[in-house]
Amino acid sequence: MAVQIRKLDSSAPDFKKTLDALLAFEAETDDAIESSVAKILAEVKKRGDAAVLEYTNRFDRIPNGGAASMAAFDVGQAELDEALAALPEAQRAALQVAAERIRVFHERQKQELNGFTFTEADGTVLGQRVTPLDRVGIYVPGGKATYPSSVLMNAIPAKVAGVQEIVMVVPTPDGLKNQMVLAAAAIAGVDRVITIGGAQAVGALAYGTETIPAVDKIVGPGNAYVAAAKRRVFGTVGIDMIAGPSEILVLCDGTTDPDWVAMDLFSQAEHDELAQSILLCPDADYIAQVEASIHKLLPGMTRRETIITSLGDRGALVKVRDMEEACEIANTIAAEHLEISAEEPLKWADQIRHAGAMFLGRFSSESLGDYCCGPNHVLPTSRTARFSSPLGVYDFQKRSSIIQVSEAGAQTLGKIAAELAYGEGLQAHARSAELRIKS
Ligand code: HSO
Ligand code: ZN
Repeated sequence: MAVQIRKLDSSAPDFKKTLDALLAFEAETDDAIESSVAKILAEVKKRGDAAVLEYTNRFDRIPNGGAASMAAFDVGQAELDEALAALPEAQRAALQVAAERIRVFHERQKQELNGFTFTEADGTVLGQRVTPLDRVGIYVPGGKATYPSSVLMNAIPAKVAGVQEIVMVVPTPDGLKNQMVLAAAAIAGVDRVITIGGAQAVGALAYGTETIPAVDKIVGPGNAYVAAAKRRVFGTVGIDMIAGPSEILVLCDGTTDPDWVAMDLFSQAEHDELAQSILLCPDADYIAQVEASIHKLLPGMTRRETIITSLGDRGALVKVRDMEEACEIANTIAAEHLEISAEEPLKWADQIRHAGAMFLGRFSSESLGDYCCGPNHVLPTSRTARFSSPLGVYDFQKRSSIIQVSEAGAQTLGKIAAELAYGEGLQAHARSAELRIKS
């Protein structure tokens, strides 16, 4: 089976319309999913563990007639340590090096977020204090997209932020546990792992049950049920984002080995039929070479079916006027991952305003960033990089304002506040300020 990837030209009159249609992705809000998630959340809120136990036994097909109590879903520290010890040495070492690099990178974010105070002339002190969240829930998918790397990417920034307790939930369909996921949890220092998933796990983390503590924020990707549940519990708890399918945009000046670019496009296409891989390049001959590489390399790919659908439905090879135009289009696309595979990547990077993560130069394959460069791989998708940022330490911290008014400050600020309070018709506010003014 061959892949049909569309070829576009930015000079075509309908290019903008075609591009818009290609980028359009709305996380479907399915009525059936919504109502079933609403029911599950209500049951978990009302009946706690009993509801979580029933749903988990049923939806995850827990063997031997299901678990008798929630205790069966708790993975103890010993089991996490065993999973780590039992991994092949090379795999364990790779996880450990990746974890350390992720930690070092995120430590930098922490240093930037230490808060501040300053003192005004009359002695009034103002400032901002940064504190970690107390307890965080990490959702780890258990189905086709079970990624140990995502355990590291979600848990390590929380740890670096100083979160006291990290509770991870991961469904185990048919009772099967992914050992590398457990090992990653051990390395990242997750405090508790519970093998539950779906909307029932999100509900348990949000509301708390007899055995599961309510958390302050839930992060991590999940299927449509998990996404719907996260949307619904938002407000009771914080959430990170609702992540869409993976995306890669390669901006190439035509000087990179076309096999490398083809494989980079495959790397995100293999995640999901709905993933999006796009190449922008000013050189039509080079685009033809990449297309030839795609056809040559595809038969060797184990996930070729997914790649064929993804590239065919949502992929594109786009001939642009020049690299300047490629940068403009890249800003419109605001891709999750942007590779600038060019001789002078910095020159073009300066023109990019919107991208979740930028990979500069031909050696920076996106896959390195997915695992072990250090920056987070949880990134804004579906054009949300226009207004949001990668997951980071700041997602696990919050700010409190600090206000310490001196006696002298109370005199001047009191008059201003009272004036505004009377203007708003709020007498007690005004009097509260005035009482501190010396007559
Ligand atoms: N590229 C994915 C993350 C990932 N890749 C995990 C491999 N494993 C996020 O867009
Ligand atoms: Zn990936």
